[in-house]
Amino acid sequence: MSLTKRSLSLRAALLVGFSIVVLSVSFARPATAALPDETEQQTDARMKWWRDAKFGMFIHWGLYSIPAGEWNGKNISGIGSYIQKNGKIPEGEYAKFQARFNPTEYAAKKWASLAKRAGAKYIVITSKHHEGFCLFDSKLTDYDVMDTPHGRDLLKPLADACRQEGLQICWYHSILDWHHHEAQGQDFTSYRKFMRGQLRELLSNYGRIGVLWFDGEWIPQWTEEYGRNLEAFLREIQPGLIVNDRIGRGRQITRAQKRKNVDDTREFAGDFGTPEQEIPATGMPGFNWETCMTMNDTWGFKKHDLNWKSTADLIRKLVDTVSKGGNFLLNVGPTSDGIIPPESVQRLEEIGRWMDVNSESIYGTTANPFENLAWGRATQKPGKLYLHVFDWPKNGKLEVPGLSNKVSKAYLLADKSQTPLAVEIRDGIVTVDVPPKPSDAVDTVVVLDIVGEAKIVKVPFMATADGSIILRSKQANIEGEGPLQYEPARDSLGYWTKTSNWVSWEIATQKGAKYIVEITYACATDSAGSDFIVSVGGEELASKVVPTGSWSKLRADRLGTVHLPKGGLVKVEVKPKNLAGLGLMNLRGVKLLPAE
Ligand code: FHN
Repeated sequence: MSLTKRSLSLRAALLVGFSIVVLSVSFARPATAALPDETEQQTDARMKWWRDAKFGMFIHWGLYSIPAGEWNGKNISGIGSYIQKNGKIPEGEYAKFQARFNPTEYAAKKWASLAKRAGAKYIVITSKHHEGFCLFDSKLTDYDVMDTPHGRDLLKPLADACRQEGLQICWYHSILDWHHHEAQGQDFTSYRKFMRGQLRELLSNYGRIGVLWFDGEWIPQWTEEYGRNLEAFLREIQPGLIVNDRIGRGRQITRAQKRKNVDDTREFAGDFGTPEQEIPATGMPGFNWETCMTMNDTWGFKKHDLNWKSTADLIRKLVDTVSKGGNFLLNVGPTSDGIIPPESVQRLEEIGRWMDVNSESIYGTTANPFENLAWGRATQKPGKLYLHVFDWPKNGKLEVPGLSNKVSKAYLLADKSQTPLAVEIRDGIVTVDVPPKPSDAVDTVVVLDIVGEAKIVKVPFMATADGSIILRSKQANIEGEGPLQYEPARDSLGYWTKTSNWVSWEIATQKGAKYIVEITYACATDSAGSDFIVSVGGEELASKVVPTGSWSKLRADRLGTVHLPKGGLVKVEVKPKNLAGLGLMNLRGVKLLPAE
């Protein structure tokens, strides 16, 4: 059966000229997992609701909410869902929490309504976390909510409430199971059978399920092939189901790729990547992906974790994720009484107020075509660009470098009458005259109606609102033949093993501009000591590479000041003079900071 490119296969063609190690591992689907051949169109149709949704609410709830981060009078470090391990609680002791689990305040309708008000389009709730306790009525174990004072299935009312609110219900399910697999001494084959039985329950008794969100796939017994087989099994039950890359070993393979910076066309079981507590610097081009994140530092409720992210920070994280083509799955950890912490409720309500005005710039959008916008982010739909302005221009001029499309109209998304804003296009820079003050200090969205698909051309780098010019490695012109290349995993230019390689950017400067030149790089100790030059408009600053301890550990060096009497378009270049070791440096970027 020919394998169509599905799930997490990279759609981008392999970079020409890359010598890649041909990987011996084959991902041909084993005969037992004869997944239906799915065309790209069928995948697109299956994934459409999820790709358009952009924003989901994660719920981590289980017995761990009873100790809530404390055990034997001690505050246990680490995430709340791990207290059984981090607190070294014996299995027998931990299982006693079951008899105490009685969420008398649980109100599924309130939870679904809160998610809806926040602007989330789906909810992912832990059906069973690593502890092995099941929030649903399972005929395959007594370690479930039916054997608690509560005595009723917790997932059913939430699934019903989600449908009433027009949200998609999804299940998180942990492959790692400290109770059934380890504590019960189940051999892994019989555990896999048990797991399949529970998954059948979860996909048969609660109506249409949007996503099965696997986790705990890192256990040594689990393999990518198990993941493939499981995916086929699940698709037989619900053909429209979406599953994440943690059904197999996709995360581990993707990480390995990142480490080795190896392009790889291998397919992974699962439909989307799952960066956790981070927003990849360049997203995951070619993949479906979703960042999952906590509002404080813990997934499961911890009474002492008060390190809450601000609503502003969470809104900008949502926008940043979506601007890079990802979904944002924001977590809440309810208490053992069934209460979502008020700090979480407050943040979700505030996010919802921002979404009430701006959700058009989130739902159904795709990654922005720009590389880096000094003042914020961008999302797009056919014929529209949504400019998410975090740093409002003090001079009232919002500059959009490199947009080559005709702009038929510009207006504030918050302005229902869409009063046109003046637009000027010069030297490849679109400038929009914006009001003196933003309508939203966190993120004000300016809409550009454009003709055709957004096309970006390379333009000189412009000063940001504070007059600095930020030159990122991702946007550098790489000069000369050789392995020098941008490494997404490090967001730096690496493999700088030839003095015939150098990098350059073009900047547009004001007459008489004076800048302090700052370079940021990493260099392993055994490679440090090379001499290099940074030149700005022909003015040269010489320096020597200082060891930073590793190829990822960054340092920023201020090399000196340059003066550009004429201004205009000038080049910034970083050139090696010699190589003291394997590589010159891993270059993160250069900053030109206004000098007095
Ligand atoms: O150990 C879990 C953790 O409790 C939480 O469920 C996160 C969410 O993705 N996953 C694991 C840590 O990576």
